[in-house]
Amino acid sequence: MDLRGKAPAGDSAGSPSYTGDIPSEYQQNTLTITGESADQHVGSGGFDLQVGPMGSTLLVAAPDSSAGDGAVALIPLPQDSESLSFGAGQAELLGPTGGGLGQALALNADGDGALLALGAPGVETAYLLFTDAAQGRVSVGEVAHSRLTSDRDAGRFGAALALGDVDGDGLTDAIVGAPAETYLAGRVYLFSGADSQLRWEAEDATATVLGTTSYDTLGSAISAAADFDEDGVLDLVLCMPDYDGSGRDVGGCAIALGGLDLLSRGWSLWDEVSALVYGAQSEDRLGDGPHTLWVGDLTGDDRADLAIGLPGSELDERPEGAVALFDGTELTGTRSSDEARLRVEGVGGLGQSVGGNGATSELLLATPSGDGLGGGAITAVPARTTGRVDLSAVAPLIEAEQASDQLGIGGILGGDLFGDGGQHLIFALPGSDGSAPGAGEVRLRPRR
Ligand SMILES: [Ca+2]
Ligand SMILES: [Ca+2]
Ligand SMILES: [Ca+2]
Repeated sequence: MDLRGKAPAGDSAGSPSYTGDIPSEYQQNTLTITGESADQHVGSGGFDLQVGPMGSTLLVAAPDSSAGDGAVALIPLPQDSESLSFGAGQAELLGPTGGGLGQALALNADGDGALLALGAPGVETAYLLFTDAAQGRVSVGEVAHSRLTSDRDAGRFGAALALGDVDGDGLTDAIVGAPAETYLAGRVYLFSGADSQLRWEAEDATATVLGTTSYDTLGSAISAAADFDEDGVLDLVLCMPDYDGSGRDVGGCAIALGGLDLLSRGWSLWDEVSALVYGAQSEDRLGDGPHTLWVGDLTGDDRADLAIGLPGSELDERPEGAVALFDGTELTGTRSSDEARLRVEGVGGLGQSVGGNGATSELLLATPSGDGLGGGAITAVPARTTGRVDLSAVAPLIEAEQASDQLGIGGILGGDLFGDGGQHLIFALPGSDGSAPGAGEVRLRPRR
């Protein structure tokens, strides 16, 4: 089996590509997916939505499941009930021992049979499978059609990943980060869809990119979902939170434009990037983690913009975190976070989890360690604003109900998610004590 015939679109976070007729019952969709055991932390690895004409599938990652083996649930939508336990859906994919399956998740959504990529960095592996192949409670290795592995110890291969046609040949490519590889320089592996086999090893990668020096941690966050230069080919964003620029660990994200020769280039990173954005202050840690990055148009000009978290950013010597929004038309050369169109700061835990809603031109920002009894909040910030926004002066959309909730960790999906004209939000409370301490929850709610 290969990836031919599958859609060339990028990973769908926040912007499902399906545009056909959608059943109207979604407009009332309200669902809570609950963890089943203590410290399962459902949703901490993220989630995504596959939308199709015959129904949709919510994917939920719980990398702490089964003492760190990890698990990913596929939940069909709509559901008759407003609550469902994690393992009660179409499938529960179980990770290998110590794998941490679901620490990263990417979906190439094109209706039924969408391609899913799942990282298990504890065993240096990423799995590719079609969502319709997964049924019941099953080991991920039994239903995956590709298993990408690295034989380099402790590289954390699979800690971040993306799916998208970055060389423009019409076949979906897989991009996998190993941020701890080679003295923490970090490496990103690109696997061409044209080469797809039943099993790839990391050395079969069509191209790789190594961090610029040790302790860059390149590959901590990856996107292949936006076409920044509007040439019709998706472009890559590769982040390295430990990059030293104007100060120690400012962090940086490199943008490499997609194209037919991308996967055959020699890949010295600095020869290939068209833009580099970096943190302005030491310890900003721009791009630290797979949920710090969101791409899509937020300014209303139909050109993709780039929102990135700086989770280590200090305000009055407290590490509160920040988020910077770069206008897509300004993404050339090197750009400091001080040059961003919009900078948001002021509430604890900001920058670990960043989302966006293009239809309403809003940034969706989690502050998992601030507000809501200390259990976190999600706040929408108008993205057409410029300059600095103090988040503590903006009323949250949603606040935690328990101090342990960690609301918003794992990413935020918001917008017309089902293509039905309604507005929905999907978010996690991985520390929630619903069914057991720390079992966690993921919630789907209409946006009021
Ligand atoms: Ca391709
Ligand atoms: Ca492009
Ligand atoms: Ca824009």
